Amino acid sequence: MKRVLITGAAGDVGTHLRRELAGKYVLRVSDLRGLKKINKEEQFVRADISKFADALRITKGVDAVIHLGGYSVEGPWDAILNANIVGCHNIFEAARQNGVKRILFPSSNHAVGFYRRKKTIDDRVYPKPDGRYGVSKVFGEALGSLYADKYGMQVYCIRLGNVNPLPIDKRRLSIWLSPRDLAQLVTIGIEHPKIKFEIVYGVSRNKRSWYDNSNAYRLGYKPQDNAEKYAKEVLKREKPGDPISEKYQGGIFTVVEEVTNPAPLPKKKGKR
Ligand code: 15L
Repeated sequence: MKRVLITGAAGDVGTHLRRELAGKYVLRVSDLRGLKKINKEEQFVRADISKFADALRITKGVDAVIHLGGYSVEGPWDAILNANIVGCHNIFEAARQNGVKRILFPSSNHAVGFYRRKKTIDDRVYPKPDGRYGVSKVFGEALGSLYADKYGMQVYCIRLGNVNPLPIDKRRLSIWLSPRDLAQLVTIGIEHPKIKFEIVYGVSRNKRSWYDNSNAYRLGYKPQDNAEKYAKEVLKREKPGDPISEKYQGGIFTVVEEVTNPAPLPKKKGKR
């Protein structure tokens, strides 16, 4: 059984993934925070990925890394710099030094959030990040490309939409990713024999999708879910949105400076 490291394992996406991948891989799960529950077949290692020594320690002896760790929404530059720029570089470099060949980098729809909703985009469009967070995801994709070309690593970037058991609003009807479709996309990223550098969109087969996800389909992705099933219910609850953010795929990220972090970092003593 392959040994797989999941960083940022305490977050929402990490929690879904741990449940979905249990029994298929030997999971090492890591986070800056503790985990509410550690399954008996998981190995938990606490780590601060902005420290290179921690990144080196957790990437030792695994076959693949799913690098979820980092700041997961728009926020202050110092937090994004530490977690998503320094932390991401540490993970790629530590994996390289430890001889880990395969990295799955969960990027985000916010790497391309300034594309208009009326435009369908594929994996080859140039980035149009909608904030500092989006820029950090473009950085991760670029780093992945460099490590693939220069060091022969196998890098699979998933531009995640919104991972949730159900789509939560109108925008998410276009970018929803069910946990089981997430697991399928990730499994392709771990198992596909011919990955060099790929970008796929992390979305289910949504009728209102803004993405041409043919690259994922080429690699064998067959999503089972479609947000349209829940559209009536979702649209009934929908309130009129901000007119600017309604134009763009990234939604509210295109107009605000901070989005509430669903998983705040533990408070450190002194100034962060
Ligand atoms: C993301 O990239 C975030 O990590 C997630 O929390 C959601 O905000 C998602 O995008 C989204 O666009 O819904």
